[in-house]
Amino acid sequence: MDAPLPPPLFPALAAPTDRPALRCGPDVLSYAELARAAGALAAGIAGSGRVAVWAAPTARTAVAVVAALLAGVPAVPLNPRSGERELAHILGDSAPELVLAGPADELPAALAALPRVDVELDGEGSGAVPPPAEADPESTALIVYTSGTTGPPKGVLLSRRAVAASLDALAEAWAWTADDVLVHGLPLFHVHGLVLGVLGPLRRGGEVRHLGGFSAEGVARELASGGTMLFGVPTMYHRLADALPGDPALVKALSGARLLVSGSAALPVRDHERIAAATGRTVVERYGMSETLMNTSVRPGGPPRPGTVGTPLPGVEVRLVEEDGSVLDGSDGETVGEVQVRGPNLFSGYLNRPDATEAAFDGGAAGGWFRTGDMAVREADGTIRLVGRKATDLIKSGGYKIGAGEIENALLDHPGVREAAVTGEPDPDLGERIVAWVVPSDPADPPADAALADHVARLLAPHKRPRVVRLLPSLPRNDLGKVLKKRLPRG
Ligand code: MCA
Ligand code: AMP
Repeated sequence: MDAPLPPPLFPALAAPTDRPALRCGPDVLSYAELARAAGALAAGIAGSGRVAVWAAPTARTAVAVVAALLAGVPAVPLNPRSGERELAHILGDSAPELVLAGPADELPAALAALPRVDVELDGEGSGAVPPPAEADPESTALIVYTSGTTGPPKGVLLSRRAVAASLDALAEAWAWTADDVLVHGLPLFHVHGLVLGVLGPLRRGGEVRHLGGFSAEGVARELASGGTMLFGVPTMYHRLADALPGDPALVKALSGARLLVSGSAALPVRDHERIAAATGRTVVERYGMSETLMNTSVRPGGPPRPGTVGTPLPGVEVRLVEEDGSVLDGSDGETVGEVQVRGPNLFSGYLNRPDATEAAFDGGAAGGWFRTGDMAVREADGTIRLVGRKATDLIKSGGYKIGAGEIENALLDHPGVREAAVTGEPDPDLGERIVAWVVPSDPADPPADAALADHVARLLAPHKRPRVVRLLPSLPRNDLGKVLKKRLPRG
């Protein structure tokens, strides 16, 4: 007898109706329309190797990724603002066979050699195309790039099983259903915006409204006209908190939402408090990672726990491990350990990096615990409070994870830079801002701050550009020549 087919990743696309699925600017698609558009594209790309998706913040990106998933073809979302070096690395590492893009998108030269397939929203003439059979749950759904402390970003292999498990655990924790209408303006090339923000509502059979880009006006408009949930990074909630006192429409819209969720970095308690005071609503924090998808969440309806990330999601095991390898079993709210995670939500490895994959697990990649690098304590009620990060060379700015080493390498390629060190500094809006400490090649004629920012934005990505440049005659180093970042003067 044949093995039973795996259940569909998107049940609502298997028997589509006229319920709304997706809205972004002028583009509005029902499930029937999405099934047609994505089904037609899926039929066209089925059987190909990996496909790159030019992940502009548009409905076409959602259609392209859904099509790849329907076809069982791994999708590699590309930041449309990726600089030339970052893009060359991702393309070289992931070796896509095709690129999916909107017909009007202008693609950079690095993509010129790849066959291009235009993403259409109408699925014209494709009514009869049967969707390809559901792919193996262990096969790769997405390859998402994430920064490490040194070297170029690594491709995180996310299986269909991990995506389904994490979205279903969130649905259970948040009572997330087909009746929810999710509003957000997150970028579509990372887990937060793409997996949670697009695939999440579509797996539930609910609706996603993408703002094209974040704005307080867009949030107010969409929440006031049927939106029930909002996802954002802390920078977005900080900006909403700033806007609330002068914006009664925003107050009303946030007050009426069923669920406000923040993640990707810590939401400062002060912003929690400002939003709660103005709207009567508490923001729910959840904690995740590209490699693990979602691990923990504060539960809506339970006691508000600002400053914590709640308790493990259904099916996820979380433990805290001390420096000496011993597992913390207490909940004293004081003893710090590294967060380690196990569960069906975990990634399958880093693309082309078996060494890095093995090193990421305590007990080996097969069945071991994933080392998140995040440091935390467990409170008496079992909630996890993140207190820091093992690697000081990882910076979280605007919710983006950025490796200091990657920026240092880029800076060193500028002719005006002799030595460079990069650190993160607290920033009320971005959480952390990137600071470049630079020893100029010619102290009499140092490079302008803007020139260095543009250089990094052009090579890597605009969100990786230094926001502050500090010139020094030399960098503090130890006897072995290693830069002592703790000895850099305070700004
Ligand atoms: C300014 N710009 C420049 C330059 N200077 N461009 C090129 N070169 C320059 N020198 C442009 C920017 O590209 C941008 O353009 C505009 O000026 C403003 O940019 P900026 O100040 O950098 O940022 P912002 O627009 O104020 O962005 C704040 C933000 C953003 C909207 C909060 O940081 C953001 O979207 N963050 C989300 C990160 C995220 O999704 N992380 C999830 C990963 P333009 O406006 O035209 O773009 S973490 C994850 O997935 C895990 C699983 C988790 O737990 O969630
Ligand atoms: P990324 O690798 O970009 O997926 O970022 C994952 C990292 O974001 C985690 O390892 C945490 O350091 C951080 N993070 C995610 N959610 C939260 C949260 N709610 N509070 C604090 N940090 C978070």
